[in-house]
Amino acid sequence: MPGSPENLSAGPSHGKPVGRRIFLGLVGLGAVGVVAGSEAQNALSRWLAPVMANDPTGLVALLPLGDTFRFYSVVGSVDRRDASDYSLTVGGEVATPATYSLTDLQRMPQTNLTETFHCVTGWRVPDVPWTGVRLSTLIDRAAPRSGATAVRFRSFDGTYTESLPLDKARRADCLVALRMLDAPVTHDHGGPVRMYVGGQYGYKSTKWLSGIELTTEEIPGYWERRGYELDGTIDE
Ligand SMILES: Nc1nc2c(c(=O)[nH]1)N[C@H]1C(S)=C(S)[C@@H](COP(=O)(O)O)O[C@H]1N2
Ligand SMILES: [Mo]
Repeated sequence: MPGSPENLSAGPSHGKPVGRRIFLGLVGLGAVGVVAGSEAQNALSRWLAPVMANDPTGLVALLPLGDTFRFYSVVGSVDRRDASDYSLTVGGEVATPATYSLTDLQRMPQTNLTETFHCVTGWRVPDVPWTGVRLSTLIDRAAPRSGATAVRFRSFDGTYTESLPLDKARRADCLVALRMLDAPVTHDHGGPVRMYVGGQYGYKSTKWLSGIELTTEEIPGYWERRGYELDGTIDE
């Protein structure tokens, strides 16, 4: 559901008539999910993905879908990439830029961790297993120049960007993730490669990752230009 920028405000207070109509429609569907159980909730969550992608009111997050991931995208559709055409560039303020194929990433040392995933709109998923390459490893290999203080992520959806200060990007639980929920990251969850940023709300965990750029300052990303805080630290 690609909306105009005015429709993409982050605040729940941003209740336009059209948003309320969508919300009321969805409440009915959510009730169906509750009655039918979690299988149906998962199916419902998937089916609603295009609507929930923007969640203009912030209210869709309150629907009784259970502790399940939503499938978020700020664009209508994203091209599929696999081992034959996936690449990740690491560049910007670095001495040694690099490009990694999916196979390159798979051959690097993998880190496993399990953490609760928090979307800032209120839903969460406990104990999510992730596997991937530590972002710090890719940063170290690139040899950041002295002026580099932040990292910027790009998505091959063509629109989404995010940033992190270098110290948060170097955390041991910040992964260039190849696996999620004990399986390769699915297309809908941002595969074949997405970010998982520990300690930060979900919007920092850029899906369909295509670029990592060292920068001299944090550059506000897609949601920050629409009201989200630059610092996405989970506050609980
Ligand atoms: N490219 C891209 N990455 C993204 C988003 C998005 O819309 N596009 N949404 C973010 C938000 S707000 C959250 S909570 C998580 C959701 O991940 P999921 O779609 O796998 O549930 O992805 C984050 N990464
Ligand atoms: Mo989110």
